[in-house]
Amino acid sequence: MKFIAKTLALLSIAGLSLFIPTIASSADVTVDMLNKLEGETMVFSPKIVKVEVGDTVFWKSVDKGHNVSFMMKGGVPEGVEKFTSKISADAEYTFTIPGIYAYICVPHKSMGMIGFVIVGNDLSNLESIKSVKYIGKSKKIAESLIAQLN
Ligand SMILES: [Cu+2]
Repeated sequence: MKFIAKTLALLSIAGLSLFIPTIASSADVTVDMLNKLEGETMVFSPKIVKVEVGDTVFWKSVDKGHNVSFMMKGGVPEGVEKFTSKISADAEYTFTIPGIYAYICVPHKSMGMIGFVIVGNDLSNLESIKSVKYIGKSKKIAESLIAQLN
């Protein structure tokens, strides 16, 4: 009897662990565009988000003066078209092509305002992402974020 209870408990834990990530990663995600966060200035929060193919990421213009722009020179999967949002406005993008996307805020790219979206858990363009030319403070931040992608 004890064994059965234990087995059932294990099964339910295994079932949950399979179930929860699917729900969490298939939900649409919001990224805040901020002037300040915990000692940092000009930040996307969170800096890395993971979504499934077909999900939408919303960028909220919490503070004014920011935007979202894909890094087209090697920073997005092949076949992705240019995306640059208006400054000081909320933005959204629905991801249909899997892979890693690097993006910046155009006014603050040299101040380290950079973020990544990973779509469909696909890291196949990681080498390309590593070889992107990141500017100013974004270089160091990109390196530490890329180290967290694997
Ligand atoms: Cu900005």
